[in-house]
Amino acid sequence: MAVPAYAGFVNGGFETGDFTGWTKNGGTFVDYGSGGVYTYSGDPGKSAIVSSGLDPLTNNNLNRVYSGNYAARVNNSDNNYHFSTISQTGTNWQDNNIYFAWAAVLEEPGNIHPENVAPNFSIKLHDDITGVDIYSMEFNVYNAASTGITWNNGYDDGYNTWKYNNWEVVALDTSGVKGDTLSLTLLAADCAWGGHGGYAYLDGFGAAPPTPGTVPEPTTLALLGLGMAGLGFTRRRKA
Ligand SMILES: [Ca+2]
Ligand SMILES: [Ca+2]
Repeated sequence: MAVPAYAGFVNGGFETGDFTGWTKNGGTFVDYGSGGVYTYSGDPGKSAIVSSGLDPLTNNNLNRVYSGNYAARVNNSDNNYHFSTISQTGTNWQDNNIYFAWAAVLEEPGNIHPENVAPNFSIKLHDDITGVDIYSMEFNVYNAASTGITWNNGYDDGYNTWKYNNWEVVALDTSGVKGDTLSLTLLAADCAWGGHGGYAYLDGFGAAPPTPGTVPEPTTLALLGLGMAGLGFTRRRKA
């Protein structure tokens, strides 16, 4: 009989340094012959809270954290049929906007896979009252670029290539869904043939826009830049 109290989202930026407020789940993503099938069996233990620093599988182009000191990494880079999710539900939403930031990092197999078994990603903000997805983005490593995000090449081992997008900051007008129960769910999956990995980062979830952090200057890249500048100068003098 009690009216549900306003319960906004908690720890949306993971600044507690743990998954307080979030639910982890997941299981296996396996191709039994007609495409990958997600079987929920509980969190496979591949997700983690990460601190600021550059992700080497993006060739040190992506900071693991968008805002503050911590973000969540969902799933990880290893293979073997894992998928992982995190989600959070808030009741009686009362704010005009929701913000969150995400970035996916998926391994493109050197041996081409069907899209329905490829490493993949999805993130949805669902209105549990109306049943409508307020925001939905899902793709696999092959069709990611068709969603409108910029899909970049990361680390290439000579056969498989890691791909990623830069932090995508989502800003949504939620003035029309006040009072509703809203759920955010992010999923990241390996390939369903067992050989390739995929993961994603999440940060800055809440009613206020997340403040981007300062990207640390990678020492090795700075030195490389200087070397290339010197090379260019030499070339110009010879020309
Ligand atoms: Ca954060
Ligand atoms: Ca895995």
